[in-house]
Formats: sequence, structure tokens, C-alpha cells
Amino acid sequence: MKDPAQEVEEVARSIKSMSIRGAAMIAREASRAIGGFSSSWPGSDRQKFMDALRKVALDLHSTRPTAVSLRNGILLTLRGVETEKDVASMKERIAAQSREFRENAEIAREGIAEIGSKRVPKGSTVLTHCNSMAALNTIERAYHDGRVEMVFSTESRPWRQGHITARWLLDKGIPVTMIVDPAVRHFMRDIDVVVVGADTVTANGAVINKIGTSQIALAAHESRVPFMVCAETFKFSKETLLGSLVEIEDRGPTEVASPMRPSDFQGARILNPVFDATPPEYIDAIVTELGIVSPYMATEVIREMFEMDGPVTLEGKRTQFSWL
Ligand code: RUB
Repeated sequence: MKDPAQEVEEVARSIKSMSIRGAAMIAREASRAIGGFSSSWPGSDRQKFMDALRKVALDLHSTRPTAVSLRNGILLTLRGVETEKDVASMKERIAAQSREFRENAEIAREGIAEIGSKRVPKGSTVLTHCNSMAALNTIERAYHDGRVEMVFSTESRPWRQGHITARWLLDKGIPVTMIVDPAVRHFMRDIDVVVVGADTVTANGAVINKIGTSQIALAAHESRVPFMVCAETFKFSKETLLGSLVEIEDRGPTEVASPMRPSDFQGARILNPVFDATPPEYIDAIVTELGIVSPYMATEVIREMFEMDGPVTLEGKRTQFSWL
């Protein structure tokens, strides 16, 4: 039998190396890994199990520590486990919550596609950035409803997730035009609507997504092209309600400079922030599984998602059991 920790390590490695990527996917796979770890845990000592779970949660979270979806996926899977009296009931709860999180994530993505696709005007040329399954499923649904004629897919440097997007669209038979990121403003006059995903939505309605998203939003705003974000509610950040800032992941120099010849740039400072923040004033709609919300309604979504009544206080935060 596989060591319970081994599978977690494999998932953690895959998230770190980006063979598992995208905000929803990393959250779902982390949740699945915790579920698998828990169900194959052999012992019955409650404290040992708690300690092991905390280590698993931290290890998975450390793979992309700034990803709010990952954090929320882990927290929702482990929610309330500390209140269970023995290992058997803890395992039962984790199995149920892991299943529920993954099923809900799937349902959410389908719901977003259903709702968001109706916002795409008939005969549209759509622009998307990076590789978001929430955005792509929405575009696919709109295409089947006869609303999409062409999809512009940006390259999304440095990692070129746009290539994954272009291949995915080609596989589905959806017409695609590939462009490099700096060409977005040049082509904006041909675009009817921008549809992107989100890594995080903050309490003030800003959207954190692949680097370059905010420049696209700016160009769309300038040309009065609607800018639509597709985001499941588990991408909303509860912590930002209390004023926390979302940290932007920097993936280091090798993706920017040639990985084959790093010495070519010896001495150069290389920055590689892989996400950026698009302020709410450039966002026309955020499509969630609960419906379409204005970015200014983000706080309400966070309250609904975390079943929070009344004001959030630091006091409340301190007394909460915390896995991460
Ligand atoms: C992916 C990215 C995607 C969001 C949403 O970044 O920015 O737009 O994660 O994706 P990376 P989804 O490749 O660095 O993970 O809708 O699939 O959750």
C-alpha cells in the first residue's frame, strides 16, 4: 500500500512544477490529496492525526503560498475537523468535505458557464488571457449558443499558458487567433468582450489574475469593451475583509531569462511577478455560481461563502481554529 504521505508529496510536487495549475485545479487536487491522505491514515491517536493533517495542509499550501483558492480549498476540506472527537469521525468529515468541495467546484464552473455565456453578445469576437477553465467553459458554452465567432488568445508570457488555451479551443473546434501579449491594445478594436478567469477576488472587488490582465482591462476600458471575470466563490478572499493584502507570487528569473543560458544576464535584476491586480473600476461583471455580481458586491459574496453574519472582527479571527 502507498504511504499516505507519498501521494500528498506527489500532488505537492506537481503543483509546484505547474503540471497541475490554474486556481481551481490546484484547490481541487489539494482537497483530493487531503481526502486520500486522511482515508488511508492507519492510526487511531487523535493528536497524531491532527499533527499529520496540519503538516499536510502546510505542505500543500506552501506549493503556491499566495494562491487564495488553494488556501480556501484546504480550509474548506478541513473545516471543523478539530471539533470531532475521534479519528474515525474526523476521517468521515474530511471525506465528506473533500467530496463536497470538489463536486461544488465542478457545479460552480458549469453554473458560471451557463450564466456568463448569456452575457456574450451574439456574433462576438472574444479575447481571453492565460488559461482559465472558468473562462473557457463560459466561452465554449457561448460558442455553442452561436454567440462566439472568434476567440483571441494571448500568449501569456512568461509561461505561455495561452498555448494551452489555443490548443484547447482548437480541440473543441472553436476558431482561435493567437496573439502576443503586447498586441492586445492593437487588436482591441476587433474585440466585443474580454472574458478572463481569476486567481483571487478581494473584498474591495479587485481581481488578481495572470500578469497582464490589468493592462488588458485598461485597454478594454479605453475602447469601451466589456471586461468580464469568471470566478468561483472559493476564489474570494476572506482575509482581505480584514485588510490583508494579497501577496503576488514571483516565480524567479529562469522563466524570464533563457533557462538554457542564465549567464547571458549575469548581474541583471530579473523580476517575474506572475499575477497582477485589476481594480474594480475596470471590471464590468464578475460571474460566480451565485450569479453575476458587480465587483463592488465582493464583500457580500465573501459573507455568503463563509456563512458570516454581522461584522468581522479581529477578535473573531483570533479565536478561530486555524489550520494555516
Ligand atoms: C492561471 C491563471 C488563471 C486563473 C483561473 O495561472 O491565472 O487565469 O488561475 O483559472 P497559473 P481557472 O497558470 O499560474 O496557475 O479558472 O482554471 O481556475
